Amino acid sequence: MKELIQAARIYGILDLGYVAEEDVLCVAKSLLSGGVDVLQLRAKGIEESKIQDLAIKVLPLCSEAKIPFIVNDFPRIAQLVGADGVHIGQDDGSLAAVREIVGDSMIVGRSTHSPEQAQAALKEGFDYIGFGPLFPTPTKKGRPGIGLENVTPVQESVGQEIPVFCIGGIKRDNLELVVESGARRVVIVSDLLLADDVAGAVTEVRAHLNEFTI
Ligand code: 3NM
Repeated sequence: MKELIQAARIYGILDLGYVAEEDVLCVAKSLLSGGVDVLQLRAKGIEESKIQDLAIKVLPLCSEAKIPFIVNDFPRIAQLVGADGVHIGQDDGSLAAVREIVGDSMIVGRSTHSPEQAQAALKEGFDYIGFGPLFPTPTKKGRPGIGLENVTPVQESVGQEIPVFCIGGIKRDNLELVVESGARRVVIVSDLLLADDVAGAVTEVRAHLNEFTI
């Protein structure tokens, strides 16, 4: 699965802030049929047992689509359900501590919010990073946008070695700007989940990213 994260361009997130629990599978299918390369389950403020149940249901869809399924925040749930990866934030401890729970083969990603944090995550040995938020976003309230000026430097340093997924406020209507700034891989949450045609929105993003090689 680690080679799949290397090749990935579009990272989709099933964010329970936007998707009702009963719609999770349906929306997951739409994201997958549109062609996301990675799918994460992000469920802030929801009971762990519920997250685990949802993860158990989403995992087979990702396996069938042959893409990595990543659990946000909970290494133990990722390990228990047999997910392909886990994603952690800056305050969620070290990679070594996560590896003690999930072992060596699982994909482990880290959120980073500055070039320094991106370098630190690379040195620590994470398999990929998120870099953002590029723009302020209601999906992650209270964080200023870090702008586009560091995208190319981070891409050129870190991105030679591990994939850098730009995130935060990216939408179909600013994607061109984001790509022009150097981004080659993106995470898009609300713009995909709130689209009238979720699969079509993913396809649109893919078509645009495919104009640029990694
Ligand atoms: N993490 P949207 S920004 C989940 O910067 C998340 O680490 C971020 O959602 C980070 O595409 C973010 O709706 C929210 O802006 C991304």
